[in-house]
Amino acid sequence: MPVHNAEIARLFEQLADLLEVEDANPFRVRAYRNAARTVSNNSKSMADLLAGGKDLSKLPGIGKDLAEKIRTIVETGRLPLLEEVRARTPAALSDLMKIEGLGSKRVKVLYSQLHITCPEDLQRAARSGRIRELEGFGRKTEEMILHRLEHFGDAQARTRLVDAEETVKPLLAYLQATRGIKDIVVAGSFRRRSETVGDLDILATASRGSPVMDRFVAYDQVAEVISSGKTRATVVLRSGLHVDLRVVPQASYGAALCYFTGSRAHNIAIRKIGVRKGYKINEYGVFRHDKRIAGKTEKSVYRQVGLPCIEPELRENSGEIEAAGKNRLPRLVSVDDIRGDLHCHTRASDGHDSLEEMVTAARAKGYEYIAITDHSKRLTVAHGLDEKRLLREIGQIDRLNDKLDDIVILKGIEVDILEDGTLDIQDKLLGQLDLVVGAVHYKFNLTRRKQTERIIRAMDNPYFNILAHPTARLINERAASEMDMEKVMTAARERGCFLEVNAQPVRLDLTDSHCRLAREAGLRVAISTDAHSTKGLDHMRFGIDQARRGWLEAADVLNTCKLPDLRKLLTR
Ligand code: DGT
Ligand code: CA
Ligand code: CA
Repeated sequence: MPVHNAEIARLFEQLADLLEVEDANPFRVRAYRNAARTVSNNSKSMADLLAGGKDLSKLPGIGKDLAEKIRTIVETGRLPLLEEVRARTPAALSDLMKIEGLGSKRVKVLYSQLHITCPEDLQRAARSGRIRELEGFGRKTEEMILHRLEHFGDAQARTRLVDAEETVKPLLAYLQATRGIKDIVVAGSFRRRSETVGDLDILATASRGSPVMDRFVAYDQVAEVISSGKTRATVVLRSGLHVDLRVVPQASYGAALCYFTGSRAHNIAIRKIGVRKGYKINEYGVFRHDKRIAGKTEKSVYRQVGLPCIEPELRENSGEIEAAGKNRLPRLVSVDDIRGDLHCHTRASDGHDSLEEMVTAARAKGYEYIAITDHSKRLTVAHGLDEKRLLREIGQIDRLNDKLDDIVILKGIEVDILEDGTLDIQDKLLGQLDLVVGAVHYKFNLTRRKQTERIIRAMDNPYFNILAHPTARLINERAASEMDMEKVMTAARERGCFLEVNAQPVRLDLTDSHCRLAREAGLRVAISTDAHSTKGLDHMRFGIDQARRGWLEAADVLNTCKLPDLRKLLTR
């Protein structure tokens, strides 16, 4: 099996983390982090590049040594240096670093002063009040650590959708090659496009189950086989992800797909309707007096209970069955409805690609417009623009726009919302832009009241258009900032501002229920990729998934508008 770019990047990140705890040369640490980014941002797989005879040391930030390491990983699946460093440091140190607020610097202190090597040690030490005595920690940090630890276990148990996708793609291709296999599909929360999945549920149809099962448990990424029979098996992959596989006859495909897509609550509600009509519904079909009367397709199952087919993203038993009964299901927004991206970065701040490259990629998607929104000056780590550099970028965009007739580049900025709610760029300059995206990048922990006021104050600025990644949460890494979301949404609508669904797979911020709230409040949202490379523009579909789970239609989404309509909506 080829090694994926994500896997290579993960090894380099782990190496960088551990070296940092060991107090290694910061340049060396940064080199591994950059390599991780270069690899994961590359649209071609390293394995393919090597197979094609490419010289990897030509990639940005990859020297001879790193190129050699990548080759070793591709060929052996291992990074010997990481194993060496791991051998001399406790394994759970990397778990500690995943806890928000504990960078490698703090982990180093915990390790060297208190010999803390895992979350359990940390919890014990925090409870007994030993953390607050460490230099640079204090009572508040100790409380924060205890608070984070409470949620840490649950969060880690679920896998982000994007990571689950990366893992399952090669497995599907592998299973597809089994003799006698017909359909194969990932059901469960993955098919409902939940932002994280607990495990993967693969459903296959085949004339006989056992060849599929044999091949499944022999997959080389399988770390452990928990159970295996003729038609079902459960394994744990090396990544830690559990995978269930079920094989059913083709006549049951639709019924099984319904059953394993879930959600459980949705299934139970559908089965209840069936019972009232005198049917039994299970994964093999819809039955009346033990005779199968439906089940080959999902549609046939829903039809039998008198409903139109319900999109998987809606199957949470949260009103979709009632809506289906009244023929009032939303016509969910899709990627094809999107006419442009309203949040992305170039090399002028912390993007990887140039303005021209980003625009070319947007044209290739058939977009009518793309907004360039580099960071503002407060965000020094992202090389944020001051007024002078922003003016220069505006000039570059004007010149490029003159040359293009099939796409319009909108001049924008992702301006920092300062702690008092003012913006990081002078109004005079904001007024020269087509759109202003505002974002919180620090002070995430203000009280609910203060954070809400801060954001509404920012929207008071007459040039403010879109609130980016509103809660600043990072899935499995950072909790959402406290704020009164309904108040923020009402304030946005009153001022003619919009909220963003950030499509980065680690953000997906707004959440699905926020999307639903926005729709009910009559507030349009922008679905934006926040791309930091041309490849990042492809994340649009994750934002769409989230919006669909939130019942949004094309009309609920700002960037489904044609350019003239968009311009009107961006003029307050
Ligand atoms: P997850 O894995 O926690 O992200 O969520 P799901 O929805 O994928 O849940 P999972 O993997 O436990 O089961 C997959 C689907 O199989 C679930 O959505 C509904 C169906 N299912 C599993 N067990 C039962 C059950 O006991 N009764 C019913 N009605 N459905 C079940
Ligand atoms: Ca599942
Ligand atoms: Ca499962």
